[in-house]
Amino acid sequence: MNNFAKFQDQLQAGAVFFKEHFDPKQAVTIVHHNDADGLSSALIASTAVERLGGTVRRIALEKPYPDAVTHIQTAQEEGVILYLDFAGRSAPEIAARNSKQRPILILDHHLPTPIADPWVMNVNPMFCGLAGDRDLSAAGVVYLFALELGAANKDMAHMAVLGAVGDGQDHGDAFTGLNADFIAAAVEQRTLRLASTGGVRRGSIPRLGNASVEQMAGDVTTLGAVGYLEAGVDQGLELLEQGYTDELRQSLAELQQMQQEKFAGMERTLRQGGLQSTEHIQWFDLCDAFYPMGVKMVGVFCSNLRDQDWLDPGKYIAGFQWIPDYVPGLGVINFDATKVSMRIPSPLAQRMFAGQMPSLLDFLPAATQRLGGFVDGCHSYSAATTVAKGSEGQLVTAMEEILAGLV
Ligand SMILES: [Mn+2]
Repeated sequence: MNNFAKFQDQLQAGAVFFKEHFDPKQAVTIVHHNDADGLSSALIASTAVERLGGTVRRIALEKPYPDAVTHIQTAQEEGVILYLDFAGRSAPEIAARNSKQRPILILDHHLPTPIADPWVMNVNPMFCGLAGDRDLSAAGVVYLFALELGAANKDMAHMAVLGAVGDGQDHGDAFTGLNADFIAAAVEQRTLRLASTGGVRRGSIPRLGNASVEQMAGDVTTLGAVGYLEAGVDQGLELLEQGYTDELRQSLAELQQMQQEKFAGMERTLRQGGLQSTEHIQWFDLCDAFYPMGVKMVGVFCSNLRDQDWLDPGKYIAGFQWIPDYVPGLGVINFDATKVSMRIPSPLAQRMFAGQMPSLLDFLPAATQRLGGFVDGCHSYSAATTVAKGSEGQLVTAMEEILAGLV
């Protein structure tokens, strides 16, 4: 059996599990990531559930933090919980916090942990030999899952494409694997129009006022991530569903201005000596300098820095940002934690993809676990975890210790 056939079996099993526990009288709780891929995933799942006659309650998280998971899973509600675009790795922790025995389905594309639990099902292309960072995004996984629930859901292929674009799964080349199939399906459905040159990023979405694919993916992430603490997730979903309005353009302009100012200010600080350096890692701590932007933004900031000439092209990049003790829709939760986001400069990434240097998966999760931190949502070239506030230097030391045995 080839990898895709294996994955299709898993998707089918996931759909059977879902239908077995789905009750239209109970809202399906959708817990999802707050970037373009996570929001696309949430919208595909919501639409598929509504087409079955159900309703949804959506909660956007920056990560499936254990304290937030406990809060959600012990709430008043009954019924199925979906985790989208994260939590594949946290399946055991999620099962351990499921005292109410709610049916839980995880649809993710980040490195997962296998789980055998009657109440928790973990569907992930990486269990089947597919590349979660190249072949398909979470929106692709959720789209394939939605097809198992009903063939009418094939009209959402363009959102699987938006998820892949949002996650940058083309890695400088064209899209491959299942992403190429989603593109073909969306073109056939006339929900995606390709330009004569420039690939999918230059394409447009007729149903959303011919919005540019690349622009749409970027703007959905801006609303969901920069505006996370200020109702941006709902605006991002609105943009995905209905296209641009004057109000959305206004919000986007304000958020982009805030982001530009904060990024430029921090870049100046780092260039003036704010960047710390060890043997293999160059790092910095934002503390709360990016507030009220969500903690996704330290990752975006690291991506922007990645290939700037004042950084060392041979060292991994790590940035820390404090996690706010508040979750929109849930309220105050005292995390007392900081997020670390890591990226790799292009020359080093090339050596990493060629197997000559360790990937982030080889040392960041292990170092985080040494400190009792929380690991979820890691890829080889882009990864983030959380540790207790104040242990930033210890985490860098732990990574260097592990790297010393690998390099
Ligand atoms: Mn994703």
